[in-house]
Amino acid sequence: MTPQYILVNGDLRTGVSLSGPWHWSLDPYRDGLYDFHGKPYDPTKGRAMDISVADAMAKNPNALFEHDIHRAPVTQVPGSWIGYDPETRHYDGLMWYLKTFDAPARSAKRVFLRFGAADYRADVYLNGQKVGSHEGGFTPFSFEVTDILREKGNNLIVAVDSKRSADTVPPTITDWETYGGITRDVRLVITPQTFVDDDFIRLTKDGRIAADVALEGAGKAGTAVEVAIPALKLTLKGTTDAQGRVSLSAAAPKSLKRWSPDTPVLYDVTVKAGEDTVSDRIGFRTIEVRGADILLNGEPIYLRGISLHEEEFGTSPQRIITQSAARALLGEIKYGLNGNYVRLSHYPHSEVMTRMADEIGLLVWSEVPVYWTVKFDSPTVLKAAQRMQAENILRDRNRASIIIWSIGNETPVSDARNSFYTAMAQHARAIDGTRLVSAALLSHRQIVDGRIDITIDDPIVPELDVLAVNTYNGWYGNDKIEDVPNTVWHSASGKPLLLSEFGADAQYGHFDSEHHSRFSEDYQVDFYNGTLAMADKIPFLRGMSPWILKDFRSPRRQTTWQEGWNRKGLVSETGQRKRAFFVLSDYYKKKAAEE
Ligand code: GCB
Repeated sequence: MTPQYILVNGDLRTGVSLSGPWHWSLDPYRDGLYDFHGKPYDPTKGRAMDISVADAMAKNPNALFEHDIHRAPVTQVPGSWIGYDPETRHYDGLMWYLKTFDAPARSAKRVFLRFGAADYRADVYLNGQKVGSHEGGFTPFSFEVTDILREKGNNLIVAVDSKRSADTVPPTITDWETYGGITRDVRLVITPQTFVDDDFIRLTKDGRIAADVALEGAGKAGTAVEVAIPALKLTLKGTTDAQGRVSLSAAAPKSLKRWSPDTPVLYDVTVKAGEDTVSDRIGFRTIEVRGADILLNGEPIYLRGISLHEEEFGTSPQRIITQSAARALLGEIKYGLNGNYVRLSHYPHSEVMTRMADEIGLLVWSEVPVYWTVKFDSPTVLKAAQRMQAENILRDRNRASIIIWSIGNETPVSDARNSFYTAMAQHARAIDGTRLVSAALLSHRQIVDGRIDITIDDPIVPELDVLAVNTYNGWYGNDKIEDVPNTVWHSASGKPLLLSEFGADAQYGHFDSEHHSRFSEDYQVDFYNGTLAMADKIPFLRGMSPWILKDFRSPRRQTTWQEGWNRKGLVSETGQRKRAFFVLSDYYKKKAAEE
């Protein structure tokens, strides 16, 4: 299930950025892939290969072309096409992209083409050859192009198809905008013939710094590997086995400062193997569960968080997460809300975001888009979900901020779903046994003795380290928010619980002090006060990530107050704080003071 190449730190390795101006061309009938009777083109002759109409016409001035992507309009990659043009605002389908570029002079090095993400499916052609395909809108993928690349005038064509179906992850209906396109950076990554494909460097629970390193290439076996952390005066040395792997460890030096939200210390770490060197900035901390407690560096911690979609502030987000966009979003959580935690929902966010969480000091819940009604009885869908999970975990295993791998959100219980989730939980642990596994669950509500009574009885509970429940009593359903504080919660497992979601829509600036009606800021304040009062009475609660930091686009939301936006944000789409923001911020300030 793991990708062919991991190219750990591919975003930082030596290379050439291909971000910037690209041509784009709509293809609603998928005409570039299939002929007029629906027969797939031979990929070496089909329209995807219409690399240069000018070249073809130079050979045959009479050649017939009805499409010339070289003349198509130009946009900036990365960024979703929803912002290219009014015509593309609601487009959901196939889009062609073209980038022409010169490459570094050919050398003894290997070259990989790395995409940070393309949503949802991508077929990639370079200089007339198909180099590969990828499914999944939120994780990186790379193809080797060493022998296809030329020094001058490369033509890179990418067909990105945003269309989802019952067989995709996520499927068609989600409560967020699709954001089709090449949404993260594209780079040529240059490596020696044998290179460090993967490294996993961490602090173990028994106080050692451990490194697992995997090389790729003809010389991967029997190569000397050195992992150095100069600030700790620590160097781990070893030699790879026949598979190109080596595992090294040593007692952590006394001088090690452990990473935490209060002390987000990152160390420069380099991994050297043969001619290759990769560098990273890594924090060292431990995370575990003891009874109903979550322990960070051995100490109980309460997660003061909020959920976040990958959308920058602004009236027309295009999912362009730059360092400054990530800093603004995460900074609002850490400094505005007094938070120490963020749920990156409902899919892997950009590595820019997870690196920023390491840097500014926020704990992270990282999720794969197994959302609502995935086809749980399909082995192909499970394979696709596990591949996304592997790509996410392998990209981010060295981020100290990430403490929880979530295997999905609000999925309906069935035997097929339970087996699917069990396989996902086992797969996460097989790739990274050092973090906690969770899922955002639904719970069982009834009225007992006139009170709301909630039981966490999802059959998947035994597979999870931390329980998480989305709860909307007082917004969805018939419960009144006045009754929510007296809710009684039951969980037989003895495990820690997070409220992974709760929230109420409010239009920024809309007040109704008389009736506190829905969509008013007054009602959102009541909802937060009621739910936080409930939270205080749950003995096994160890944190929360209310829904959500900022208003986000959702085609499902088309009322007068929403106009295509889910308005459960504590800040508006442009970043104005609603009143409930201050309710949560004060609550977290008190919580932090209690620690
Ligand atoms: C949920 C979902 C989230 C929705 C939210 C809502 O339970 O997990 O994706 O956006 O509720 O606003 O209804």
